[in-house]
Amino acid sequence: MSGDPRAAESCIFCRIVRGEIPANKLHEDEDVLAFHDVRPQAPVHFLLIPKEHVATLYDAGMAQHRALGKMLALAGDLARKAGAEDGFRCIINTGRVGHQEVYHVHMHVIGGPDPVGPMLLRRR
Ligand code: DGP
Repeated sequence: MSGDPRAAESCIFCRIVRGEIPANKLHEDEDVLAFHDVRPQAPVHFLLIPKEHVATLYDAGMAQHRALGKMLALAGDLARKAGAEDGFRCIINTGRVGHQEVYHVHMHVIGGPDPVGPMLLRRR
């Protein structure tokens, strides 16, 4: 689909929310959706997103606090149920410097069983 990748109409995650493309869902309620990442980086790798289209964390504010709070509040329970029982990492990539690919706020939840490694690659 063409158009501005930051816009809701062409946003791949909005299309998942609308049911226009399939996703392997772990949780859905009126505010948030959780689904497995299509390119998993670890045995457990799913995404938590607000259903509302918000391009980046820069664009989020107190109007989104309920959905953003739910994303954190649900992460542990969903991670445990998905098989990450001994720890996991949450990542929200933001903007160019944060290597954000999909411009709809999403939190990666990534977990073991093996440790997921250091937070960032050391440059020196
Ligand atoms: P990033 O924007 O770099 O934080 O990562 C975006 C993630 O979204 C990436 O790990 C792959 C995942 N992804 C992209 N398109 C789809 C899709 O259509 N379905 C699912 N399940 N995941 C997707």
